[in-house]
Amino acid sequence: AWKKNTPQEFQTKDEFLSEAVRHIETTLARSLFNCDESAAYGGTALAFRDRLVMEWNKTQQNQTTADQKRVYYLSLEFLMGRALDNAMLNTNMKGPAKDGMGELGFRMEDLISQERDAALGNGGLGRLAACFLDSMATMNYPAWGYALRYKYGIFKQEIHDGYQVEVPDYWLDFNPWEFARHDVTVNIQFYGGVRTYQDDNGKTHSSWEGGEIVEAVAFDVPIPGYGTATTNNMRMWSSKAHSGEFDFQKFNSGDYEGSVADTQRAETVSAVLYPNDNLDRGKELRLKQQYFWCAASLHDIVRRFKKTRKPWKEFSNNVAIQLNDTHPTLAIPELQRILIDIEGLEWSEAWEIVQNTFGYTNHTVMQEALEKWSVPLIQHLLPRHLQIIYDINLNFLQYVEKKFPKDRDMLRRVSIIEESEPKRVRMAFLAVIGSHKVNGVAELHSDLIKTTIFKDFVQIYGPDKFTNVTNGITPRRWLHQANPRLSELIASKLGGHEFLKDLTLLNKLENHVDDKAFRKEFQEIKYANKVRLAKHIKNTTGVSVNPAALFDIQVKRIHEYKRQQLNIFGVIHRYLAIKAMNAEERKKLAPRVSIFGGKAAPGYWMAKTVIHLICKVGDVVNNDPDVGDLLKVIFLEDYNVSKAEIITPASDISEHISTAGTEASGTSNMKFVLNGGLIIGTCDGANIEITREIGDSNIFLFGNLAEDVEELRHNHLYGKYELDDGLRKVFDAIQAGRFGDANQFSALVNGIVDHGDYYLVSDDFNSYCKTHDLIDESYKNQEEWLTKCITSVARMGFFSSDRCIDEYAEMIWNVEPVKPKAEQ
Ligand code: 26V
Repeated sequence: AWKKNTPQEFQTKDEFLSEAVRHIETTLARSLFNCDESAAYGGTALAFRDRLVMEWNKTQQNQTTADQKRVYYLSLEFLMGRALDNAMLNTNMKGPAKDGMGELGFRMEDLISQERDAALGNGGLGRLAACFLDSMATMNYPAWGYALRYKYGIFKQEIHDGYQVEVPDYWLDFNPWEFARHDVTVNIQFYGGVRTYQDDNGKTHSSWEGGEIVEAVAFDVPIPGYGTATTNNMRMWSSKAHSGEFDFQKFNSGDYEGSVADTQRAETVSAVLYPNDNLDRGKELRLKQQYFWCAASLHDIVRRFKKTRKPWKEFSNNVAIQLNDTHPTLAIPELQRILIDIEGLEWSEAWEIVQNTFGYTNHTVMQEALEKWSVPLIQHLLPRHLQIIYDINLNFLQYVEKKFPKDRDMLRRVSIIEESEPKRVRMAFLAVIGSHKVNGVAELHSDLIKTTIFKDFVQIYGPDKFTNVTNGITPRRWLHQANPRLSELIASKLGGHEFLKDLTLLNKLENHVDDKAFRKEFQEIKYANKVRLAKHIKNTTGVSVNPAALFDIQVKRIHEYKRQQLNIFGVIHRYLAIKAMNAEERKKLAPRVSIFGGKAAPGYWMAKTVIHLICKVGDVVNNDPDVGDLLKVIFLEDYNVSKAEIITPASDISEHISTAGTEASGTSNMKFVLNGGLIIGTCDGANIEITREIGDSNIFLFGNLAEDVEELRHNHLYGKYELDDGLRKVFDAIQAGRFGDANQFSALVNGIVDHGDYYLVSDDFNSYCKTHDLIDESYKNQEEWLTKCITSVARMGFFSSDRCIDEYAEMIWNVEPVKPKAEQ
């Protein structure tokens, strides 16, 4: 895979060391005599940063002269994790760095772990954006990510006494990977009003005037591709006070504090990532963030386009913009505003450009996650945009009215404006109307959006506007970096690391499934990864777990629809069963470690209750000498990207057990299987396609299907159902206080018993427990189990994010790669 050999590489450890030491002594002003791990990390990172910067500049120049269409990925979240190991591996220079730092007495793993995660995201949606950046760079696509530079990323989670506590994540005190571009700024306007006037020809114009200005400052982060010189850019916008006359007036009139307060208010725009995923609360500051970042990015894109001196009709041949969920939807009216108010284009000419430019990815069908901004709020903050949104809506509804003159209710249903009190703007509808393609993120999900939230739009625009791009993951981070031994083992069998660039090559592994030595090594690697996780568990929780036990892992954001409650109820069920077993029966049971991890949104009480129950069950089970190694229950604090790199390679089974039809795709399911673990899951999201690829004998599926959910929910509400017997016993144990104060958990239990069991825990409980029994049986036959694991890995080629990006590039963006200079 390595075509790259430029003078920018460190050929030897001495070359690396001289650079790193120079940085330690000069950039960091540290003496080598008191060089600690943090300084050694800093020196290493800065030495690599220099190498990236050289390639980065060349890439940008090369892409500009190539003058091809560029893609801009707009995402309010990029869950990047750490950058150093990725930079070392993607540039293939880890060897010299490791040797060099070894000479100074440091272990590279220790240095790598000095780095803080760049945690500018909540979960799957943000991590997907990060995987996409890696793939776009690796495949030489001319692509930029546009982000918001939050001062505080997702909070750090601490567990105190079994309760989640949120701690702010101030991550920027030492960030060697970003470059402040104090010369690249954009003034962003808020509030004010609209002035209309007529020009000399009698034509009416609108102009947004007054209000206040916040300045956007660009910070750039290099994104190195794997095995290529291409190094793309992620541009993050940071807010700061605009040093205009307004402040000076206040200052001069003696209102010093007032001007400082203005400064702080401006800085709050990019201060904090909203930690909800899947819950829209409609906060003004969030809307400000969205507009600030959309407007700055569009200004930047338009500025770059104007340098080409091409006519406006060429815009969408030069620029593709992908909207990662509805968060950047304001980019649609903003581009329309730029084109008609500032550049003087006619409405229809402008609107065609807008539609051809944007693509929109939907990531959820959950009602509570669909963004709807109140009309009065938009009117206040963005008065001109509200007018434009109304005009877009008017044109659209006229079109619909012509097409479906008989269907009056249609207009109400598809209107961008929801006729509620107050009225609200349905951002997903605006995104659909303003884009040329809309995609879901797995087959089932893409089908569902066509029959539910966007049903009418399929009638209006025809089915071709809607498509599917099944999610993927980057094999560089999620195999090569997280599981280096497995990556090397695969490389040894496939004759090199080519598979990291073309993951479908993994299918050749099937030829080795009977190879004794290979099987043994594969199994040893899994064991070693479990030992590593067991150490982490011991260090962070104090609990000793047996690495020979079956590791059963569910790590993801805590959410009712993801059903961690089903899992912990299943664990309690198992605990009660063990307590009732005789010695003979216990001997037959495979020891288990049930591992949970994930953050709850700070205001999501039900999710916090689930965490609390997991911790309490852990306290009881882990300290029950009668149970011993047969069952351990662990809650891992502060699940994030860097912890995922330790956790993912260590599973025997991972849980992807959402109520069918609720998890749009899931991506950790792919990571776990790629690392040689099996899955217990529902027929939901990408589980379905994983099953199709790896074969249904290699996955443990259970539970009701998406098509039956509506009916089951109806039955719960109207009485035609009985609580599952096993689940009843679990609830009895909870209510008897066996896991502490039962009152703490009453909302959780009542939600199922009395309030309709919206997520169908009771309906799936029996099937879930039986499937776990099947897993126990299956795990006893280690040879068969191993065959399943190896076969699954071999069949995971489809789930590379490289494949996704190629699909987006071809079906949605119409962009081609730009080969780096050295390879041309
Ligand atoms: C929505 C909202 C609503 C407003 C407040 C803040 C906020 C933050 C994030 C979101 C996005 C929710 C959608 C989401 O995260 N979807 C996840 O996307 C993954 C990548 O496609 C997919 O694998 C998961 O199944 C899906 O839940």
